[in-house]
Amino acid sequence: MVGPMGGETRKPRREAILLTAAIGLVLSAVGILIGLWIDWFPAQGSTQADDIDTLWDVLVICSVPIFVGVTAVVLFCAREFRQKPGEEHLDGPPIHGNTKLEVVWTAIPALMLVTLCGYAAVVLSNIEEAPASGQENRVAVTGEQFTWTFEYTGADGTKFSTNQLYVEQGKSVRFDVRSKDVIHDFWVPEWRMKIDAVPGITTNYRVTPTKTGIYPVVCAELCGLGHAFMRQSAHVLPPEKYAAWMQRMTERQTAGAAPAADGAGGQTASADGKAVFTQGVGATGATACGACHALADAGTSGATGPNLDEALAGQDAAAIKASIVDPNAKITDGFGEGIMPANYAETLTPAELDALVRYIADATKK
Ligand code: HEC
Ligand SMILES: [Cu+2]
Repeated sequence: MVGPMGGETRKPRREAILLTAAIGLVLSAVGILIGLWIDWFPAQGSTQADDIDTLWDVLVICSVPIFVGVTAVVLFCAREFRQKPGEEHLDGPPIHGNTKLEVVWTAIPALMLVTLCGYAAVVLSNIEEAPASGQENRVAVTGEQFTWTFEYTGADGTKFSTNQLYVEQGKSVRFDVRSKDVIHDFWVPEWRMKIDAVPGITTNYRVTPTKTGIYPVVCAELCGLGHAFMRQSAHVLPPEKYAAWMQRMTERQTAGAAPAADGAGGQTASADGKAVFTQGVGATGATACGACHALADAGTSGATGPNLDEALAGQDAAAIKASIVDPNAKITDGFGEGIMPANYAETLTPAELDALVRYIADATKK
């Protein structure tokens, strides 16, 4: 057939269309199966997680055929309409709009978008709903380069803060999230929920943790050099342990800083310097030193900070203590400022700090 400009309008072969459609269908089915089969997320740890995972699966089911369909049309056209020898000087046929086609290809995606957005909005409003009883815990979360701080209010109104998160299993907890400097993002993958910490405003979400245990708290927004180390732990305690922990923390606050046991691990009151170094337990759950520092005696191999066997050889306890409570006063050559948490003087009890310093001084004495 010869078009008005002399170019040939080629009709695609019917079998080629059918073949492409068949391959597209098979690949869509395979893609969906693979998408559903992959274990994208860690085990569910909150009542919110199931709805979110279902939403994810529905999105996978809808988007795989769209991706495969678009790719199939592109490949089909490249093959079916490619230039043949001798056609180099021919103009393609002039193209006029096709109203019917345009209405269809606008209406279908619009309908899909509205449906999926509507569904997502319903899921969001369901999982964000306040508990019917009106009873929930509250934790104020503050992000800063490069650490999270969690503030709680005890039954008597006493406030205290920790740098590991403690929450109660089976009870809704509402997080009010702030940032002191740049944008961070408060995320516990097992709970699925995640929200930006934005300077100047307070954002919030709630979860009901279902499983006890220790889960990572992750910053999910690139926030500077130490972003990758902005990781702490969320401890989900059974109700009676949570209540005991709350009480201990409040008493400790009102009674002055007497060394207190850690609510999660049932640590004894006598501080163990090596445990603080390797596990970072501490009364309020300070970050483990071993996560960033290698120390042969403790068997740790962190490489974010200096190797302490080398860096501290020949330093006395007082110098070591000064480096811990005020890490930015003197920066070790080759390492960045502001990466080591500067609040160990607050997050460790005096007894823990002393035990830690004694332990490190002993361990690095040659
Ligand atoms: C997030 C990573 C991180 C954590 C956690 C951390 N540090 Fe550091 N530390 C660093 C970095 C980086 C430096 C080097 C920069 C500086 O001097 O501030 C450093 C420096 C030091 C120094 C000074 C070394 C020297 O050359 O004199 C000591 C001592 C030290 N840390 C001990 C500790 C102890 C003890 C803990 C746990 C209570 C700890 N650090 C936790 C990252 C960390
Ligand atoms: Cu961050």
